[in-house]
Amino acid sequence: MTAAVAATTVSRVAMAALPEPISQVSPDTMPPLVPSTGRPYNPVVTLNGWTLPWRMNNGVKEFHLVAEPVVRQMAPGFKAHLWGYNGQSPGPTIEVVEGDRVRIFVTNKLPEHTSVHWHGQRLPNGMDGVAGLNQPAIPSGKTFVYEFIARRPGTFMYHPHADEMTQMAMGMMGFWVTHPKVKNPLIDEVQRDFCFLLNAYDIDPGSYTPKTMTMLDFNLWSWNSRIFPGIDSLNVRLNDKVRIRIGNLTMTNHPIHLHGHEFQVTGTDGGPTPKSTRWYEVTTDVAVGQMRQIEFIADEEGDWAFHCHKSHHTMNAMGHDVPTMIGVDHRGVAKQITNLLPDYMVMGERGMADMTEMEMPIPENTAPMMTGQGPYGSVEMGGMFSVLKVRKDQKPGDYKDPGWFKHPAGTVAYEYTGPLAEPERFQSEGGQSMPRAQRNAPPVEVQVRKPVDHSDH
Ligand SMILES: [Cu+2]
Repeated sequence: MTAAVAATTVSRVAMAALPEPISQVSPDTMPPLVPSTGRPYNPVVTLNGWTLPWRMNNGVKEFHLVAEPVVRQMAPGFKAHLWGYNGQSPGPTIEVVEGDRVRIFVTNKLPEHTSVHWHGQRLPNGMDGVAGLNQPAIPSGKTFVYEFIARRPGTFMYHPHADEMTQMAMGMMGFWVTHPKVKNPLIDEVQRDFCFLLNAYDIDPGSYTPKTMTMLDFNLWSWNSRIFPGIDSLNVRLNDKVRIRIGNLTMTNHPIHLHGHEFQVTGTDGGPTPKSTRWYEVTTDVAVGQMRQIEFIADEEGDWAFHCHKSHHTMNAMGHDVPTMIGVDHRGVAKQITNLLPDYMVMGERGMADMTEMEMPIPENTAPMMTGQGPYGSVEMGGMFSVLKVRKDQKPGDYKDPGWFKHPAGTVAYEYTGPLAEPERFQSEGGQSMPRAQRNAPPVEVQVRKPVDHSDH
């Protein structure tokens, strides 16, 4: 009891002297924040983000979060007006060590009340951040103090628990990592430790502010409020052990897929997973409100795609009302229509790949639907897509982009230029378990045009 009273006293004193709020305007991936005070640990790297510095006050780690409107560059040429913390959405990553006493000052500069829930933490009930249930909401212009001991090592996040649908649709969220205090048999040492949040927005092409009433039909699928090609690559040294921590604060699941390597899920927001539950896979589904940490040895050199496996999540905003035009020949017709409608453009008769090369007029402040120049042409991606770059000569601790992989001679897929025989085709109409009654019925060819569909998220 004495300890609890003492802590309360410290808290009141500290409130008189708020730590200076630290803000970040750049959307770049900041180098790891090596701790200068407190217990040492191996810091994480937040993709297109940063870690919030703290100050030590009588052995307590003090952080100052400022909830406020921010302008986030989601990709070069595309800015969004979001809400976040300390100048960015998501807010800064908070890194502490198991057993640390943590005090977080939260100043509300939003036009409405807010609160902060510390997702996954063991803490006193009154610090859990559910407005109305555990605390009064933090009114505009006020500062509240949260204080607890980071009891479990692991991968966590924070977000409001007040007008959640609006505030999360506007980008209010952040990552939290609690490093182990001593060697933990379930937590391996790694050379690279990355983290990011999955988030989603509904921003009409040409506008800046998310539509906050959208429930499922989001049009921008982002990692840390960045969309490809705005998401930085994950740059590692050959044979590094790599950990990637991912949290999902969107309203749908994301099967996250890594090329060229197998990984294990070594932890969730519930903590490190028991070794007996780990198996190798190349895709892990991260459901809504879940966190996953994956680990692997980066032992294959190259530029490996790393992305959500839902193909519409690796595209940026587009009109949905586009019928499938594959196989429809527009030649001739298009010219006549253009005479009437000069802006008319034929879309997708050979698939959608053409769109990446079209000089298509798009409104100002719109991300192209699929883009990203690679060494061999357009990558034809958007949204939740990045690249794991594994290099022999990447220095330990160096996170700089090494550029494109230089493939050794004879190791790239190439065009066959020999004679082309007409391929033999199997001519069967398909088998059937029951004989057809009418032997002479004319064959039927079914043609399907995909209907417009808004419901598949
Ligand atoms: Cu996805």
